[in-house]
Amino acid sequence: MDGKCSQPSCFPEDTGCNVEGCTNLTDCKYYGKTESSKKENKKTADGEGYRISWTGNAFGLIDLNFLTASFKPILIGITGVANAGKTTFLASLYCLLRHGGKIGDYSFAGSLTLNGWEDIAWYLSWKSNGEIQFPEHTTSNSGRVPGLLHLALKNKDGEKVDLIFTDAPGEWFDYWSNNVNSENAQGAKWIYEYCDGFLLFADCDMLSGNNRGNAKRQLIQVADRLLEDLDDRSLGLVWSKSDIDLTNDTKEQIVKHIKSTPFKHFNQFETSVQEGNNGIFHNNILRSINWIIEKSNGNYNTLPNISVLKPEDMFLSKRLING
Ligand SMILES: Nc1nc2c(ncn2[C@@H]2O[C@H](COP(=O)(O)OP(=O)(O)O)[C@@H](O)[C@H]2O)c(=O)[nH]1
Ligand SMILES: [Mg+2]
Repeated sequence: MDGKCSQPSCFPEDTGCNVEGCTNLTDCKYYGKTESSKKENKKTADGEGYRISWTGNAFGLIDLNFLTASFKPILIGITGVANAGKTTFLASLYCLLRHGGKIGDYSFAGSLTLNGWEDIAWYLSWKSNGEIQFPEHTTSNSGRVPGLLHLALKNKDGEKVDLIFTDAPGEWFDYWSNNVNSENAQGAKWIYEYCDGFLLFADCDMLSGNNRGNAKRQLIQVADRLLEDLDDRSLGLVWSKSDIDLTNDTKEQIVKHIKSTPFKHFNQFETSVQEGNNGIFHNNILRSINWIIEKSNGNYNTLPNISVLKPEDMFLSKRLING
């Protein structure tokens, strides 16, 4: 849920009152204002806000400033329609790393969004009845979208790489593939502009089900949009839910369509929350991320321009001058 403060840079439930410094939140003149007033204020306050980011929760765009101040992470766009298995893929990735899994030569070395990862991975963790539960649907109106999840990795030579994953609602990509200029497509547009590489989720369940024609059309629509301005960025096609059979014919038709637009880096990965034979589906989750890192090396997209109140004054930057 969105925070209850009308100031776009303040998330009092996470960090306390960031703008006025009120101990008692209900005393604050900005607290408890409506969502529409928050949006309205955002128009005027954009560029003036800065919040503390070490809450461990998923990042929002404002928090990126904190992370990107000293180095450039690789931004990985997790794209695809709603229910394609994106959040489950991210949760599985985190669980694999938590169990010592490696991404190529790299192992887990930390995260600034541990709470965010734990929030989604909790569902996959062992439950007393032994059943797998899935993460909650990522709604278009959940707070701080796109939910950005951070991972720091290190290899044995001590080389470090930082990754940011976007866990955005699939609805964004539906809107975006239909009309890039739609108001509801802004988030997907941001992801497309700034990510260094993309994973596009093709849902084996939907593509083999009763509604497969529609699923195929939607997938191809998002793929076409992604290909419009891809340049040298990589596009990995993730056959999610590969525990469910999908005919090679269907796969080939989709790949053929994607490849009919020439672009530089393409690969495919069959993944699932189930580990598959010899752990193949889980290995492919790790491999897909390693592939993006390899292809992104030194090929970073421009960093988003995220404004800070007074960059020259680190002490004042926590407070709005006219707040
Ligand atoms: N069989 C199977 N079902 C899955 C798998 N991953 C996700 N699902 C199902 O797909 C639903 C949507 O997954 P989710 O990760 O929330 O999709 P998102 O909207 O793309 O983030 C889940 O609630 C599960 O029912 C998988 O690997 N195998
Ligand atoms: Mg989701």
